[in-house]
Amino acid sequence: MILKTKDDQEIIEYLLEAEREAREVVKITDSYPDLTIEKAYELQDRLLNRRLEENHTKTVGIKLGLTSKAKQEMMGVDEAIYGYLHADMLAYEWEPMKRSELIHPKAEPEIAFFLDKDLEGDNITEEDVLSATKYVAPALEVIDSRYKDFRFTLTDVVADNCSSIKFVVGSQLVSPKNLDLGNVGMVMSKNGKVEQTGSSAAVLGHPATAIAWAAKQLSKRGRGFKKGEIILSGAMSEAISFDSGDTIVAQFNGLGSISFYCE
Ligand code: OOG
Repeated sequence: MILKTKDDQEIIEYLLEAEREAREVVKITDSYPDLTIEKAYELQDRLLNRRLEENHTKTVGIKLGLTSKAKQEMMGVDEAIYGYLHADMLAYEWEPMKRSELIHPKAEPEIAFFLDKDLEGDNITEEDVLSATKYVAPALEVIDSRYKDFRFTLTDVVADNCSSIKFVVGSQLVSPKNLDLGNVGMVMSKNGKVEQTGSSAAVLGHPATAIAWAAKQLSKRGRGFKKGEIILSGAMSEAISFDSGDTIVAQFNGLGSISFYCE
């Protein structure tokens, strides 16, 4: 499907329908090449408001994306991005993920941060992030770009809420004081075969650096992270594709493991 308009509302419906029907669409910059990053975040906001209404859900957190140099280079950008997590995106280890609801899903290993203080302002540091974090936990994010072949520009992916669709968080909660969050080793496998290895150092050097960066970006728009929110700090390795019948497991040093099965 091709977008034939620059009308905000029509763009939003185009993306929401793609998600609802689990069907890929042509990226919006093909017909809207001058879409700016500011405008893309505005579209993201409007899309999220519509999605909250339509799915009777609520916002539970924020996810960061393109925080690893490898992923930024792959896309030819030097900027990370952020999007929002809704309650209906939360998936569980014990509940099979339905392949029929997804377009071309990929799994990414991430560290989830749970905040017990607000984190707001344009001078947030890594130390502020760590002191506002009550726990961290292992997580797997499932991304499912609405765009054909998972190909997009920076502005396309921002408008599409950074490809968000599902996330699974482990139940082992660890205080950030009890591990070196800057170098958590990770192994991700599919059906028992190792597919990716990585370290939290891939996330802008340290996941707290990525979150401090996002706090500054949010503050430009008069926003911040709120107490009680979950933050997914960005992929620690390349994403891997999965299909029905696949089991994905990510094991993190000091944090335990997290998995899901796709039916
Ligand atoms: C964009 C979102 C990537 C991450 O952690 O890097 C992302 C994409 O690759 O579809 O969530």
